[in-house]
Amino acid sequence: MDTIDLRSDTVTHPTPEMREAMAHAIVGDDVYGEDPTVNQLEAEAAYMLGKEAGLFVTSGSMGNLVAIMTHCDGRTDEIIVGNKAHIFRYEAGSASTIGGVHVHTILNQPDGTLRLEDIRTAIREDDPHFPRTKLICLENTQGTIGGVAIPKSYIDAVGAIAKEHNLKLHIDGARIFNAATELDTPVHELVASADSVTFCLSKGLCAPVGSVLVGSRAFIDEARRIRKVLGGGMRQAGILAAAGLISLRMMTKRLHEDHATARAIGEGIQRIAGIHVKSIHTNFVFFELLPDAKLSPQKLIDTLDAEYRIKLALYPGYTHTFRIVTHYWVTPERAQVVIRALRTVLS
Ligand code: TLP
Repeated sequence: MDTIDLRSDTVTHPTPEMREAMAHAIVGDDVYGEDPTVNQLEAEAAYMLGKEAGLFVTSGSMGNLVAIMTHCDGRTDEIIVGNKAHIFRYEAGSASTIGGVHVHTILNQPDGTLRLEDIRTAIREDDPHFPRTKLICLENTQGTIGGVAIPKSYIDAVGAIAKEHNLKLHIDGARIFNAATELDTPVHELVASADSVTFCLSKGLCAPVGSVLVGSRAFIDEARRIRKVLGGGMRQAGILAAAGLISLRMMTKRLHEDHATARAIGEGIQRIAGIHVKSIHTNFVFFELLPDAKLSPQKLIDTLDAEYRIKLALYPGYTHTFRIVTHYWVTPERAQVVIRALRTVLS
């Protein structure tokens, strides 16, 4: 990557090893279950997350929707989800428009969690006036709160509530390996209480496309049908899964480097005039461009792009809040370029 693209870790290009593996991938028709590379990816992903089976899906959004539709029966069912969750804010309302479920939001706390008491209160009684609560969804890392990693003890506490009420627990773990790295908790332990987890290969793990949904064998068998309903059967998808295997085997092991780079950038820019660093967690830095900053948000974006080939973006839905996301292609040297560039253009 020639530019320094800080807008997201979704922008990552595949590594040279991935391109090589993709070129030589053994493929088959995955809708027949005959793509050995996809089968390998699904099995390795399930094993790593401590679940029985996996399903390769096109995206994190599709993985979440497939999970919701598999856990719920559609009309009259309800999911409980945070008001800052990607499922609620950034998936175009698919849970309700396509999945037919009612979305019951409760407040995400500053640490990214949902109050256990709020979850308990949100669970409906059995009454024909109410939808039926079926599923609780957590997000880890919690993106909109700043990429914060949610610890195992909390997930286990939510899992216990789910069990007590005969509900399921799904984790949108788009960046679950970042969470596991930050918390220094093996990923299978981190998600042990969850019935299903989606994670993305195409973010900090650098694969060009794809996510994996994991859960019990019976759950994944049904999820496969729902994926078909959504048009997500991908045929010779082993070409993509080959990159995903490198994500699992190699890229999950280096995420601490991205977290260190994020910290270096966050700490390096926090005293620059016009910048207020709001948070630094995992591979995310959130900062506010203050009203007295030398440049407007748009001018800052344009100047960095034109003069330094640095791509920066406002966080979707915010007018002055920027999110910097570090990843494989933002090396420590490039991080220093970013700090110097911001200092130069804002002073
Ligand atoms: N998030 C994207 C944008 O949509 C905001 C990003 O740049 O961070 N869950 C979480 C927590 C996510 O952050 C994302 C992507 C998804 C799900 C959806 O993944 P994709 O983009 O593969 O559908």
